[in-house]
Order: sequence, then structure tokens, then C-alpha cells
Amino acid sequence: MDPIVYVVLAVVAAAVGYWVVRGRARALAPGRRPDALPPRASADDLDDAGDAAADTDPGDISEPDTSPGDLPPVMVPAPRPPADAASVPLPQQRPAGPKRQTALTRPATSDAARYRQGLSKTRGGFVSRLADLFRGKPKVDDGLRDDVEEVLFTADIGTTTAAKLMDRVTEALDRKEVADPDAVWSALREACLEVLDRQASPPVYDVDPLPYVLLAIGVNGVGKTTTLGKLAAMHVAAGRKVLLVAGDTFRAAATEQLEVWARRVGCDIHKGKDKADPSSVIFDGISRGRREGHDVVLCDTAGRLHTRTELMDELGKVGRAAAKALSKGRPDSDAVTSAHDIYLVLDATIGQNALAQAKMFKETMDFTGLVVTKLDGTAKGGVVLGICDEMEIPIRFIGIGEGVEDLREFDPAAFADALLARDFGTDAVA
Ligand SMILES: Nc1nc2c(ncn2[C@@H]2O[C@H](COP(=O)(O)OP(=O)(O)OP(=O)(O)O)[C@@H](O)[C@H]2O)c(=O)[nH]1
Ligand SMILES: [Mg+2]
Repeated sequence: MDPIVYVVLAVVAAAVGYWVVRGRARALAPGRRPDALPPRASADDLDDAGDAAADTDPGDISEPDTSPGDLPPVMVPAPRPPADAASVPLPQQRPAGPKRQTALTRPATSDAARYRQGLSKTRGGFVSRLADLFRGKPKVDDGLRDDVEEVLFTADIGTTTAAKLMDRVTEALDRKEVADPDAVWSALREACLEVLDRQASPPVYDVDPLPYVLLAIGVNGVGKTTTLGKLAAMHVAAGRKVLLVAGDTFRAAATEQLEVWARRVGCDIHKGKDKADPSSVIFDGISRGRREGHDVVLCDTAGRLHTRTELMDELGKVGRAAAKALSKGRPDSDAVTSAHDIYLVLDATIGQNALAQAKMFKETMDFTGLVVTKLDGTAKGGVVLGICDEMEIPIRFIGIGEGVEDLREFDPAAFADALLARDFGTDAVA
């Protein structure tokens, strides 16, 4: 071979060797290994990098050079948040959401306001008509007396009670102490309160021995099942263990309706078989209540007209079954002759007929309390005055809506206030 060729080969080999050695040396230099993690950036580094990133013009971005032996891509930290956002501490835990609202704790309006609202249709009826009479009158005279009489006698109060109220108004006028309409209104309000206040002793739920047993009775559709559901909610809220007994085995879906209430309220339910004898369901339900330590047993019954003798006889049997279930095995079994309470439920929307119904039921069934429902849906709430006046039996509860919280213990003063507040019913017209 030509010596010149040797020389060329030697020079090429030397050059290749040099480049190979130099390349390896670069690759193995500290911090420059291609597979090495980038050093952890300090806070200052991040700040600087952030500033740099923030300053970067998008037009400056060039294709990355991916040739072997190059540095791994630089990890650019996210741009810093603006100063004010950075000062907001990160939440340590999920912030609490809105509080769960339970059906029994929703005092959005005060109780008195809700009471008034529930009676607004009645306030818009005879109360508003009375208020109109008093509003424009500078002096009390016989004309006013006649007008008041007319309103009272055409309201759903009932003639007996209206006459009683009128006597009180006349008395106030005749005494001549009363010279202004405002005072006559006060006399009327006091007379109403007297009629409403039967001074019945309050119901006792914490009986000895437990459970307290209540039967709800009444005509179809008056609100028996709904009232029991609302009552169950009240007792549950008071910390009592409640059992609802589905004693209406007659109407299809009556048990399901009570089941919905039990689920809603969070209490137990006792069901019989379809078309089972209602008295046997009531007997079993109360026995279960005693066995399982319930504090309150609320028994539903099928709606019935007081004129249907066979249905009223059945109701008598239900009452006896309740007494038997309560007394069984007790040393004083003879002393127990009935459930602790039997409530007759009345629908206020039928006005004076509700009073007639109560009187007729009374002839065949001994009930201990009354519930007047649907006062929110009628202008005939004056019937409450007639019922209080003519029935010996106290109104225990009133219904002022379909919601679980729309049952109120009947409070004569609160009722009189809600009906006849001193603003002469100015908010009354519905
Ligand atoms: N507005 C209003 N509706 C009510 C009130 N109480 C009950 N209701 C409604 O009246 C209707 C009948 O109520 P229920 O509880 O089924 O009556 P019931 O007496 O059990 O009926 P039966 O079992 O068929 O005899 C339902 O739509 C209830 O929501 C109340 O105070 N106000
Ligand atoms: Mg029912």
C-alpha cells in the first residue's frame, strides 16, 4: 500500500478516536447524564423560572433539539398565581356544605307568622268583613251593632256561638265604657278567646306503663292518615319510639300511604294482611308496641260515615280490641277500657257540617279529642269557634297545610291572635 494512504488512514483514525472519547466524556460529566433527574428546583429558582416563563413571548418558542447527548427537556414550573390569589391559604379539608335541613327544623317564618298564614283564608273571610266595619267608623252606634251581628251570623261560627259573641259585643256597647271601635274589637276578641279556651288539661303522652295508644277516626278523606303521619313526626322529634299501625285495611293503598309517612318520619310501621279484620290488626299492632318497647302507638282506621251502622259497629270493635291489647296480662286489666286517646278528625272546609258530624259521631263513639284539618284551605275557619263552644271535647290539634310540620297543638290564645290580631286583619285578604 502507498505510504500516503497509511498516513491518511492514521489521521482519520486519530480524528474518530478523539471525537468518540470527547463525546463519552461529555455524556458522563456530573449532572449531564441523559437519564439523570433534573436537580430539585429551589423556591428562588421557581420564582425566576416563573418570571422567565411569564416573560416568554410565544413567538420565541422554537422546535426542541432532540439530538443525542443533549440535556433532557427543562421542566418549566407553572406560572405563579397572582399575588392576591397566592395569599389565600389552600383549604386543609373540604369546606362544609350547607347544613342538612330536616323536615322538622325549618323555622323560616316564625311560628306565629305560620299560624297566621295558615288561617289567612278565614282572616280574608268573616274577619276581614268585620275589620271593614270597624275600620272607617269614627263612632260606635246601633248601625255598627247590626252590621256586626249580620257578619257573625252569616259566618261559619254557628248561630248559638254567634249569639253568644254578639251578647258580649252588645254588653260592651251598653256599658258605654266603650266609645271607640278599637275597644269593641277588643271585646269581641276576648269573647272569642273565652269560647275557644276550654281549659282542658293537656294530653299526657308519657303514660305509665307505656305505650301511649291513639286511634284516629273520622269520615273519608278528612285527613286521618296525614294527621297521624304529622303526629308521628312530632313524637319522633320529641325522642319517642313510634309505631304506626295500618288499621285501614279497607281502602286500597291506605297501607302504602302510611308506609310513606313511616319512612319519611323514620318510625316503625305495623301492617296486617289485605282486607284483614281491622280490629285484629290493631290488636296485633298494640301488642307489638308493648313487646318491642314503643313509647307511642298511633293507629289509623278506615274512613266511615257516622250513618253507616255496620261501620260504626266495626269501630266499636276496634276500640275494644285496642283496650284488650293494652290490658292483656296486666294486674289492673279491668281498669283499661280503651285506648289512651281517640281523636275524631274533622275537615274544616265543610264548615258547619263538621260540627254536625262531630255531634253525630259522639252519639255512637266516645272520643277524647278533636283534630280540625285543612284550615289553610278554607274561609270557614270560624267553625273552630262553634266546635269549641258546642262540643264538650277539646280540640287537640289543627292542620294548617299538607306538610309534615303543618300540624299545630291547638292553642286558644295563639289561635285568637292569629285570627283577630289588632291590625284588624289588614293582611287577611288572600
Ligand atoms: N291543605 C291541607 N290538606 C290536608 C290537611 N290534612 C290533610 N290534608 C290532605 O287531605 C287529603 C286526605 O288526607 P288523608 O290523610 O288521606 O285523609 P284520610 O282521612 O286518611 O282519608 P281516608 O283514609 O280515605 O278516609 C290529602 O291530600 C292530604 O294531604 C291540612 O291540614 N291541610
Ligand atoms: Mg286514611
